[in-house]
Amino acid sequence: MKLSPQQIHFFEAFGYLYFPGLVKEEIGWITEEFEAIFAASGQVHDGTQRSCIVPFIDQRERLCTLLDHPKVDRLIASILGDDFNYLGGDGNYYTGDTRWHSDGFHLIGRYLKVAFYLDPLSANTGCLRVIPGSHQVDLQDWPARQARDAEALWGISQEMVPHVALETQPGDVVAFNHNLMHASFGGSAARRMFTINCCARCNTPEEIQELENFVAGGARFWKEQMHSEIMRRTASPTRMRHLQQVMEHESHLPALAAKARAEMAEPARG
Ligand SMILES: O=C(O)CCC(=O)C(=O)O
Repeated sequence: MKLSPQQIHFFEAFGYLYFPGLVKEEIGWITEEFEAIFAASGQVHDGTQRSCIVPFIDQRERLCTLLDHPKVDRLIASILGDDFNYLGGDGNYYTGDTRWHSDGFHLIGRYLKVAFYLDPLSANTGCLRVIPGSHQVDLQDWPARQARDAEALWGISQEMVPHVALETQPGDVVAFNHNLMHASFGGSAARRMFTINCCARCNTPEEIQELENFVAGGARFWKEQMHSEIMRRTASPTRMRHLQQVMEHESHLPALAAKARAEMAEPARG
């Protein structure tokens, strides 16, 4: 499924796209695999704070194949190009509200999150809310990007910040630019969602530097490499094309992960 030019233009303009039912047919086994990863990790989600496993689909051979899934591959390739880089991703039990934020802010390169939802979520029960257009780099000083401080800035609650609510059913997928402001309110203490993070292949020294900076961020999860051995060992040549450039630019990660282990009581939860 190649995206249409209109979908691409929508993504460029507003920073996100919504794909109802994209993996609906596979949601049974995907959910089983999700649960199996958490069970094997020994992490028991008690609802008091977010539980997070990184990288996530990498933990199970079958979930790794989501990267080869024609619908998922075409979605990502339509936005980032056929030779996109796979950057890992997280599997989560979210708890309660998530205030407005973006997943970093990239002035260089194109960074995409593909989010898979396993539970029905409405506007008031924790679905993703986005501020359309807030990903645009020439809007980096737009005050709406400060929505985390909505109470102080505008005298309104987090929930009242103008937004679009992307209500989801199990098997729905949302893709968004890492720069996009997003949040979630009113959700339960156990909302299941996992992500695939990607970026466009890097061609300039500046883009490579940005990639290496992103990779360095993996240290807070105490990871010494961005992908699991399972992901790499079971990769077809086509999948390997999405792993190779990241593998060539992660040699700084083990030292950073060792430092994080020495300084942090536990790996980051997001
Ligand atoms: O669902 C949530 O609570 C937050 C989601 C989020 O921050 C994300 O998808 O990056």
